[in-house]
Amino acid sequence: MNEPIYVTRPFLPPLEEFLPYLRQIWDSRRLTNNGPFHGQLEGALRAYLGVPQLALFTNATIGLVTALQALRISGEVITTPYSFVATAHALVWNNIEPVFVDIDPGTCNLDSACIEAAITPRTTAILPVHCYGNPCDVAGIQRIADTYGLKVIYDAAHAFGVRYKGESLLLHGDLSVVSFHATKVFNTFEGGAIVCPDSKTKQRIDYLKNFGFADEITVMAPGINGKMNEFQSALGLLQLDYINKAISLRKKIEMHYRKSLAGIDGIALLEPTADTDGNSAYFPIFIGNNYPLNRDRLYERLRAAGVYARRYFYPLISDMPMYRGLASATPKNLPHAREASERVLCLPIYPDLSEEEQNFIIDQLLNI
Ligand code: T4K
Repeated sequence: MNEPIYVTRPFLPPLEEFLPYLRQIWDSRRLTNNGPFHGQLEGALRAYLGVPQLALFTNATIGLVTALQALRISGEVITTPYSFVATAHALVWNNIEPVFVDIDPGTCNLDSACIEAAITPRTTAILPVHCYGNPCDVAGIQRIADTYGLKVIYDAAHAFGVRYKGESLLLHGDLSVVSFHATKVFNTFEGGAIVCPDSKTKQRIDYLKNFGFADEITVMAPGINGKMNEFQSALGLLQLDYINKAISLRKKIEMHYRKSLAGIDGIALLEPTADTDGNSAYFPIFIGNNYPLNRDRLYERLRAAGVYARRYFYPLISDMPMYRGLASATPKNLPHAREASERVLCLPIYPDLSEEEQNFIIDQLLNI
């Protein structure tokens, strides 16, 4: 292959179709601050995702920071070490201590059976991640939250469009935060949203993402600037026209990987979660001892062949310098997360990945 094959490539609609949107922005001079495309995209996403309320954000990290503020979360929050750093950073930006709990090796999501033992009088919430877009044990987590009076905020950065038991996965928990970053299933270059249950909660979130302004002269909280602009919103509207096609192309690629890699000694795959219509956001494989190379040697070998697979998620968040001193970060607390982190490799998956490129990647894995 001449061109590098990245772990993902942003999906983009034809440029000509975006030009009328740009013309409208130029003509109206309405660039940001709750403009017309912003309102249209919120409505279109509510309908597409099947959620009651949704507030757009400039990215999911600011969305997570704001979600925690919106629910006035403090003290300690139980979360996963097997995620992108933004999950834990959002807690620290709110002066909250992350308490890491191990993952279920079958899903790579927070193991709900480990949560109760980590609850202390300072615990106020649980921040699980629907890792790779695969649903967490939402019923088990909610049961614990109800028993102990905790809030649940899902980091649903990977979970755009995922349906679980016939409805949006984003309906679970008190809030869900989804990412529209360039590398995600649905992108607005940078972007994100908080999904929330009612208009009162949305109003508080909308104030918080606009510096706390409730009206021209009233500031109700020390809010932040988390607003999505008109360029991003317009792009989102256009992307929505293509999202079903983009997801179905991803699914086709996932199926081909699954068929080609099933039963290969030393390569383990995650089983699809029951009752789930997924989004094929990522394709993780786990390199076992029977494979001829260890994970890092394979990662290097693929890079040398021009295939830029990624170790999502390595290192564990709990091993990063700003977190490793926490009591919950101790390695013996997180054996499954550690093992997954040392074995995982996410293979390229995106709508424009050609069959020829995918077969090349598979050949690299099979012919070591
Ligand atoms: N929570 C979770 C669980 C998350 O995974 C993330 C983000 C967040 C929260 C925060 O969401 P945002 O605040 O970002 O909305 C990437 C993304 O930057 C990050 O959004 C994402 N998770 C994470 C899993 O992946 P990097 O540092 O690995 O990205 P980068 O720049 O190395 O890109 C990966 C590959 O994608 C490149 O090798 C080439 C390709 N690429 C990337 C970009 C940005 C392109 O082809 N075009 C592009 O524009 O973090």
